[in-house]
Amino acid sequence: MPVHNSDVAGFFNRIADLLEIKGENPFRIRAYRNAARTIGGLSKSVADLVEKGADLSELPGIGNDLAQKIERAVRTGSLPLLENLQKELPPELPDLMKIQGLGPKKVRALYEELGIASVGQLKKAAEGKKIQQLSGFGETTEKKIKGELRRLEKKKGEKERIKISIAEQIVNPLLAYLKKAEGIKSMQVAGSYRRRKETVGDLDILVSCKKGSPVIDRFAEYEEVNKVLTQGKTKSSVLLKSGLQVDLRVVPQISFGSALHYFTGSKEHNIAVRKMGVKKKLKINEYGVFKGRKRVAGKTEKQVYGKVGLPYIEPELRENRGELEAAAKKALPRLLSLHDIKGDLHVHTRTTDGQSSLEELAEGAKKKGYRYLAITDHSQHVSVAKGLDVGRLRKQITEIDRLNEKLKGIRILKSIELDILEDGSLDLPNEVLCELDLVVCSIHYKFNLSREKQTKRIIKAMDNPAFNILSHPTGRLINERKPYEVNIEKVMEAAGERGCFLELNAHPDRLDLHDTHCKMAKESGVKIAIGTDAHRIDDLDLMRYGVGQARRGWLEAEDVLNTRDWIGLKKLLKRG
Ligand code: DGT
Ligand code: CA
Ligand code: CA
Ligand code: ZN
Repeated sequence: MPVHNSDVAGFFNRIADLLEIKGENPFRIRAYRNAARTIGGLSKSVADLVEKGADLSELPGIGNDLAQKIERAVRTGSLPLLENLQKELPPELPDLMKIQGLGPKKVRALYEELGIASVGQLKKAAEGKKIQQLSGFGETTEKKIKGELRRLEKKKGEKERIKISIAEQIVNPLLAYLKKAEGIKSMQVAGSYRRRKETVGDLDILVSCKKGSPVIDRFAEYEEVNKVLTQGKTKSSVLLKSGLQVDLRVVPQISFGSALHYFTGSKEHNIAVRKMGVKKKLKINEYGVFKGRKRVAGKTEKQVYGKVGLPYIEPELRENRGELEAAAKKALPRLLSLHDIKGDLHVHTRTTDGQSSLEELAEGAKKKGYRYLAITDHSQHVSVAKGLDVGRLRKQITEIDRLNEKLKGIRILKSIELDILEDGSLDLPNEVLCELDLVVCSIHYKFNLSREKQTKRIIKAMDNPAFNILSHPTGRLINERKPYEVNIEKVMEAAGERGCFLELNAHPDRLDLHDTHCKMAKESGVKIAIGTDAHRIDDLDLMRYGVGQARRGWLEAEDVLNTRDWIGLKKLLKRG
């Protein structure tokens, strides 16, 4: 069975978890995490790269040692380092780190003091009130752990949804493979994937083809298929080795539009459209729009909407969140597109935890046609990422000034991703911050404050006139970390009053702000900055996920900071 990118990434993350529990060198741990991220985000299969004898050490953040480990993982399906670590420590220990509030130090204490090595044992200890007796834990922590365990138990029955970036890596080669089947006329991915939802439950592929096309058989023969769930004449469902289910439907060309509409969903949107049809005595289903027995539309989605008196509605809006009412009033937003974006406002370089140099990133941004690029390395509080102190920031400012003199057609903006400290003060003094073009601020620790305290902390930070953009405003990591408790409405209101902005972090692991919060920000007049949080050149491409999320949040170019040229942006950044 071939080793997937996600397997290799999983090995490295597991190694990093175990090293972290052991209290090993943070830089070494970070190297494994970065490698996991590199491999996890790769668009090509590492197994193929190894097969072809490619030099893996050319990948960003992968040195010779890691390259050898990847090769070994691909060839043998395991890693000696991981196996040794798992002999030293119980292999299930990293599972405990998935529980909110349990970091590596706490996991180690639980193991060393109480012998807890699994989630089951943790539950027993919490029920027996053993945990609150440990120093550094207490009754509240124990209660929180119990709550988390209940939440995880509830989630266990549900299948984990897959991030859109992973779904994309899986679906693109599958489409390329299917397109080689004879007689294909049209092919499109529908469902939540087409609506650009941050995660997908499964993939829905729609095909129209000539009679007798072998596409359904070819689908079942795909080498990544683990199990064929159903196979008929016009539809088939398979389970891929990655665990993802894919549904394939074959429809006649004259029905392609109505089928695409039906299978794009959302279900709620479809039901509402169908009701509108009923009022006009029309029957709408995946085969077409029917008046009595006569098909009156079906070839395109536009026709389907037209029959109920509506203009075309973009897939990202189809959630029955007011789009049908807006369409009826001819008041649909003119959604943001990738072409509107004039620069990236969140990028890390090698000077802290990034993997590309300032010059490389500038060149990458220029190639994308950007007018500007904000360099936002971490500040000193994030010591594991080699965060900048005043001296190193000043040095970077000088480097950027020098680079800007050489560069043509693009401007590098001097910025920082500045930590908001626990008391709401900022991690560096204003006398250096005032030398920057903009200041992006974020929370990277003390996620567990009460809702009231966390909200106050952020608003106090915004009181500082240096503050421009609140980065990843809820701190969540999709499928990994819940958002911290915060009153986001209040934060938005405070931002509006002070001339601050909120970021939509475009990284597919974050997509933070959520879509509904983007809409809320728009309605309250707070503009959004979209940044990729790039840690290397290729990450600049992640902007498309941010744009997808922004579109789901009804954002137009007008609502987004970085659709302006630098002069327009500069004006907006100026605080009163
Ligand atoms: P997912 O896969 O959970 O991320 O979400 P979707 O939206 O892709 O849902 P899925 O795969 O169950 O179904 C694809 C589309 O098919 C869905 O968006 C709308 C349509 N659909 C599925 N079941 C029904 C149904 O019972 N009624 C209607 N009207 N449409 C349905
Ligand atoms: Ca789906
Ligand atoms: Ca489906
Ligand atoms: Zn950050």
